[in-house]
Formats: sequence, C-alpha cells, structure tokens
Amino acid sequence: MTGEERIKEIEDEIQKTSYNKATQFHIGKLKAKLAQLKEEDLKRRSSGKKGEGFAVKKSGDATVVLVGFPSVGKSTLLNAMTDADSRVAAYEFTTLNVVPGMMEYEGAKIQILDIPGIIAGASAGKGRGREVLAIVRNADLILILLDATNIRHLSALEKELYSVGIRINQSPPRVSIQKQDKGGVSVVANVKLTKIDKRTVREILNVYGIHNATVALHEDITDDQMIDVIQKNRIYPKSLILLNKIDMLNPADLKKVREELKGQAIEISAEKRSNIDELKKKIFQKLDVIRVYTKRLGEKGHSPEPMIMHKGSTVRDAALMVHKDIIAKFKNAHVTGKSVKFDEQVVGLNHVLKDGDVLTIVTNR
Ligand SMILES: Nc1nc2c(ncn2[C@@H]2O[C@H](COP(=O)(O)OP(=O)(O)OP(=O)(O)O)[C@@H](O)[C@H]2O)c(=O)[nH]1
Ligand SMILES: [Mg+2]
Repeated sequence: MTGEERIKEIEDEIQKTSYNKATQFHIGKLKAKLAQLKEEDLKRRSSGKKGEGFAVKKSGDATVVLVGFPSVGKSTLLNAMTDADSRVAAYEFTTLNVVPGMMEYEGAKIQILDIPGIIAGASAGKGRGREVLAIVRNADLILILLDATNIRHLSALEKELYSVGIRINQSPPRVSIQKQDKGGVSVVANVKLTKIDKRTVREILNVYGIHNATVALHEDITDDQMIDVIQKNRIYPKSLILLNKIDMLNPADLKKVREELKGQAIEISAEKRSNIDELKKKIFQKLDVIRVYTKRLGEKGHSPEPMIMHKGSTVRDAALMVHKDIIAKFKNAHVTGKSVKFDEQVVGLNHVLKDGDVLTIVTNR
C-alpha cells in the first residue's frame, strides 16, 4: 500500500467511526497516525525539489505577508500601503512571484510581501501552493485578505493554512511532555478535561513511540492539539482579517457580511484607498513592537531612527542590537521615558524598556 492509500484508508476509518466516550481514544490514535503519515508524505514530496522556492530577502524591522485567493486585491493593497508597484489586473493569478514593498510607520520599516493567490488544494501542492505557503510561515504577521463579495473563502483559506501547520487564532497548547526512561506515561491535568481523556493522551504518545513520560496539561485541549504539541513544526502566528472591496457592497449587504465575520475584520477598499491609515495603525499595534532611541553620553539629541524591538525587550536586548560585543564592557545604562520614574535614570541590563524610551549605554573602557 502506498502512503497515499494508507492516508485515505485512515481518513475513511475516522469518518466511519462515531465519536463517543468509548471510541475517543481510538480516534485520537488514528488521527496521530494520520498526522504522521501526512508528515512523511510531505517530506517525500518536497525532497528533490530543492531550490525551487521563491527568493525573498527579509528586510526591515518586521515582515508581513498578504494571503488571499486570486483577485481579492492583494497587489492593489500592497501598492496602496507601500512604495511598491505590483501588477494589478482583473484576471486571476496576475501575481506569479513574491513582490516586496516597504511600509514606513511611526519610525518602523515594515516589509509587506505580496504573493501569488492561494487556492483550495494549495497545501497539497496545487499552483505553487507549497512554496507560497512556505513564505507565509516565515512572516511575523499574516494579513488574510477577503473579497467582501465572497467571504466564503475564509474557511477554505484557513483549511490550507491548517494543513501546513499554520494555526491561525490559536496559541500554543499549554502542555509539557517530560520524557523518562521508565515508568510508563503518566498524565496530570490541573484543569478539568472535557475534550480529551487521559487514555487518548497515552494512545497518541504511543503512536509517536513515547512510552515513558510525564505529560502535564495546563489547559483543556482537543486530540488535534495534543498531536500538534508532539508534531512540533506547528506555528501560531499573529493574523488580521481584512475585508477588501467594501466599495462594492450596499449598506445592507455590508451589514450582513459584518455579522457573519462577527465584526472581526478590518474593512477597507484598496482601490479607493479607504481606511488604509487605520489599517497601518492596526498592523503596527498587532506586531507588538516598541521603538527605542539611542543617545550618546553627554549629547542632547537622540538618534532620528528608532530601533524596533519586541515588547518586553530589555536593555541587554537593545545593547546586543547596537553591538554584539558591548555587553562585555557594559557599565550601566541611562533611560528617559515611560519605563522609568525620572529622566536619565540609571538602570542595569535586565531593565525592561517601553515604547519611546531614549537609551544611553555607558561602558567601561
Ligand atoms: N472595487 C474594487 N476593486 C478592487 C479593489 N481592490 C482591488 N480591486 C480590483 O480587483 C482586481 C484584482 O486586483 P489585484 O490587486 O490584482 O488582486 P490580487 O489579489 O493581487 O490577484 P492575484 O495576483 O491574481 O492573486 C483588479 O481589477 C483590481 O482593480 C477594491 O478595493 N475595490
Ligand atoms: Mg496580485
């Protein structure tokens, strides 16, 4: 039996088995086997295909990617937000490559990538689907672009992303697995488990050859999430849903669409350039970055360009961005801004910086 036949067989069995208390461990086991087979299948397909991926250089402080079906307006939006000039046309698959553009916002340089449209079956390799999805995996933020006249695309898109391990609107399951030499698998949960039972956890681990371990569940998760924990190559990126072409809807239709998407989408018209400033702001906020300015000791003004850092970054992180050797000579730092009580406050390497802080690093010479 080929890998594909085996996958089909297990999928059929899962379909046929009704889910209840008595079968849930069995279904969990089947799903784990399926996940494993799919992973192997994927490796087989991608081996010998090296060098075919898109060549894109990450640049700027963060990378954002535009994901959507063909003709939803990805290229139009890229052109509206950045200095890029990506080809726009009324037919599908206008964009065949990855086109980067740079968006400047509040001192941050945010790279936006326009990519070919994703279609149902992309994750299985349709179009250049797998290569496109590889680009998506590497971004800091995913913008899911929908055509307001066809929002059914959303679930199809989510499905393609899901099949390549991209988990939208989820956070990593709070589960830890400590492998051991002996003693079997013990499962401890500090919450009530309603979606999974301990036997299912053990069965899933068994499929992956884990026979001795302590599994700690800090939240109630599904069997699929348990498999995600073990599969490891799952990612949980930030995302925003954008509703484009709202200029094409009358108020009544817009209201309906809004309700269907539970008001979670950002409404724009890329062509009419409406709500683009609001979108830029939301992108910046979602990236959760802070701006830190540097200043030389004794000088008045600070650097015109900020360093863009993750929220929660410390003086140590900032020093490393300035120069990797600076830590060895570090004496202290002076900070002015929201993270301190008074101007030029003296702090150490572990001090957590805030947006807009001005930082001076003092070194021993
Ligand atoms: N009415 C309206 N039309 C739009 C809007 N944005 C884009 N379009 C039109 O939609 C068509 C497709 O736009 P593109 O930007 O090429 O779409 P795309 O998503 O890049 O398409 P592919 O590269 O083929 O995947 C073009 O005819 C655009 O003029 C919008 O906000 N409103
Ligand atoms: Mg395009």
